[in-house]
Amino acid sequence: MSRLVIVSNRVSLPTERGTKAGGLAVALDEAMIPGSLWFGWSGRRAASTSTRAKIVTHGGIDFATIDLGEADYTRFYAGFSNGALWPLLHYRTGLFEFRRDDYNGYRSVNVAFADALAPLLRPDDLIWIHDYQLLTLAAELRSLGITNRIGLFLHIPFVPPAFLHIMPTAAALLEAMTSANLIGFQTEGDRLNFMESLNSCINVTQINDRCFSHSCGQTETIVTPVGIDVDGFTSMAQRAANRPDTLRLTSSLVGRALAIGVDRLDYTKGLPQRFDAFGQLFRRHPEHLRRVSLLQIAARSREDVDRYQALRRELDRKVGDVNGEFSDFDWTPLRYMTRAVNRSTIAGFYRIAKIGLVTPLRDGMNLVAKEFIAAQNPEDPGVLILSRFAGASERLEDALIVNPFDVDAVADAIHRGLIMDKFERIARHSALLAAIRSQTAASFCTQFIDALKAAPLQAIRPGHRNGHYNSSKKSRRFLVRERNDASVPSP
Ligand code: ADQ
Repeated sequence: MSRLVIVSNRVSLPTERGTKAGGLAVALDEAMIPGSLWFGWSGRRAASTSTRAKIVTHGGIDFATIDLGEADYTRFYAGFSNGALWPLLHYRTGLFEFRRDDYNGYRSVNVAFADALAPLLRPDDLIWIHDYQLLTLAAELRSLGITNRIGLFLHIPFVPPAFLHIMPTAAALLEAMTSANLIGFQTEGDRLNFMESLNSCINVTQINDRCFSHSCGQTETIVTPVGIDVDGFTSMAQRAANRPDTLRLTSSLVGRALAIGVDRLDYTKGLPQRFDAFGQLFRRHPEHLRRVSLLQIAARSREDVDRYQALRRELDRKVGDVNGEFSDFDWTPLRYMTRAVNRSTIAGFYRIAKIGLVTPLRDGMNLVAKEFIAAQNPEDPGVLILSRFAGASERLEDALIVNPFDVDAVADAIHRGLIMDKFERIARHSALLAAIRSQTAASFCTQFIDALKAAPLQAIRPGHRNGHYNSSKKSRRFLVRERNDASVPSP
């Protein structure tokens, strides 16, 4: 049986899992069976980027990590990944910042990943690369002569060509992505955007609506939405409901309803608009004054990126505004914490909440929506309010679907959820539960891996040795530089 090799920017060690906020580690839990290898960044910054991985084994799984040099980290992670790709692929062109130096840093970290990973690979390994930080890794592995099947899954949205063309190196990025045998997306809309962008930017031939050919063979595309372990999460929520933290939260509410939001503190998650909508609820429907509190748990994320610091300041102000206007001496409408909370504690909080607010301005999928549904008591469930711009909304149409930019409409949806009768809540919840059961974490992994096993192999890229790790970095770095120069127009 082939070994599965997962590659992601950050490796999540079992010892760090409990309180880590982030969908990727949750999504990949099911794929990590004994005998697998997970490769990526250790989370540590060093004087320079290491090209030899440190390996630790937990529960039969090998975790191989490298450290990133301070300068590489800044250009690769804070710069190109989170200053350019993240906003652009979330349709936030106003926040897009392109610096060629950052792009080169991104390419060289992808090279370093390939250099450190290649010696660990076996001939029949299945390599599964994750997300926007590693779009060029498949090409770097190919240039080392790695012929294994390589899959790439994008956890975040993909934009239409008109957006992608803003990226000066779009063609080079797309070209590099075609070194993967299989590219996966969260939704059909993202997959179609990718196909259109590809056709408009580089020279490929579409074989059918899912597959295209290029000079080295074929690349297939697939939609495999990320899900959760529904039964596991339900049991966790049932257990957590009787634990001290949940009981303390319940008693602090003194009979009032709880609305809950759980997100990484990120500008894609629509938190300022959510806070505005919650304030607007009391203006439009004053009968809810003193009757409901919103608990927003917003784990700090990417704190060294300027835009994230600005968002934090903006949210601090907004919380003050809403609470200043509506609080009473014995009631605070908005409870706000900026740290990660243990997953099982969150599961208990979801279970006692009457409203789950999941209102991103754009999101690849959004696992919080699925966790909220799984955590509910089916005999007296809460109501999910879900942004139409979350990938999750494609299959969760029985939630109250909102446009998160329309603050009044979100306020009205909260009102509707708070007064919804039990019969309607149960009907909606049972349809939502069936929907999340049809797309679990396990089915995400199985569908992608099965499709990767069946994907046609690609031809060896010219100039590289068949199936052997070619340690001649000098010539490869030259190739990389050449490719950059060809794709980045002169200023
Ligand atoms: P994320 O943007 O990280 O992931 P999401 O899908 O919402 O987003 O997952 C977040 C996970 O972290 C959830 O499991 C949630 O419970 C947890 N979490 C969030 N805030 C937390 C907090 N304060 N404390 C503790 N845990 C917290 C990316 C994409 C998403 C996509 C996932 C998976 O942006 O669109 O759904 O990958 O593919």
